[in-house]
Amino acid sequence: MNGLFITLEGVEGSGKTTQLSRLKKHLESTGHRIVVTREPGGTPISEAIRDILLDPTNGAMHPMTELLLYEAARAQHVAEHIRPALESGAIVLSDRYTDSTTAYQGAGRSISPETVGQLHQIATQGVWPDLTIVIDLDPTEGLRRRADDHAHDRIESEPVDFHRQVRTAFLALAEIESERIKVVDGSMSPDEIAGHIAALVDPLVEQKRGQLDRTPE
Ligand code: T5A
Repeated sequence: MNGLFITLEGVEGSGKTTQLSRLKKHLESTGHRIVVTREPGGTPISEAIRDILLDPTNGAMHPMTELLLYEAARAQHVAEHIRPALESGAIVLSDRYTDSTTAYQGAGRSISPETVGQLHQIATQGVWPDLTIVIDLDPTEGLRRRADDHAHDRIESEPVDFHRQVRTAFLALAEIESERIKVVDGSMSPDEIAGHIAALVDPLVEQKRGQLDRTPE
């Protein structure tokens, strides 16, 4: 595919949404066509599944149901939105993707890596990120930031130990897949984090320059 697929990952409130909007502006200023999306979500069907997943009244949800719903939302997102955008040469920036499932449902809910891996294959149909940036932050700080601006959803309401396991899983993934996954310290200021992210993204954009779609001058 001609496009470039970049995902941002991290614990709750680590600053992914803040950084995605900065990265979008940075890349648009270089004339590239940028598609920003998120998981769970990104299409009407996937957003409807998101509502079910995050609804705090759905406390009875079984871990396997949760896993299948995240992957179902992803299957629709990839087929309807991500793959066509990449085929058309866009730079796609996604707030979370498969690594979140590995960390939250795999490590957090103790579902086997084999099961999670098989479902990733089915849902993504081979669409994998070129680069993943984990914004690493102590989950207590992330949850504090989130509590400042909205009520906690079903996943955010999990005990802090759950979120610690998720953080550990992201860092472990970054060690295993050190080529694809880069870790940035989320306790820095938004400007400093944006600088580190741009330094990781710019060389990749340069490499793919000839293939990427540019917005009309
Ligand atoms: N999930 C998701 C799974 O369990 N499995 C999966 O497969 C997938 C895809 C999604 C939930 O679903 C789970 C993970 C999540 O629990 P969500 O609402 O999309 O739910 O949750 P998040 O992705 O965590 O989004 P948040 O909005 O909670 O966090 P962000 O985007 O990381 O943080 P952001 O940028 O909104 O910032 C939070 C606050 O901190 C401030 C911001 O101004 C904001 O107030 N902030 C900073 N403060 C100080 N220093 C900085 N550097 C700051 N950067 C931002």
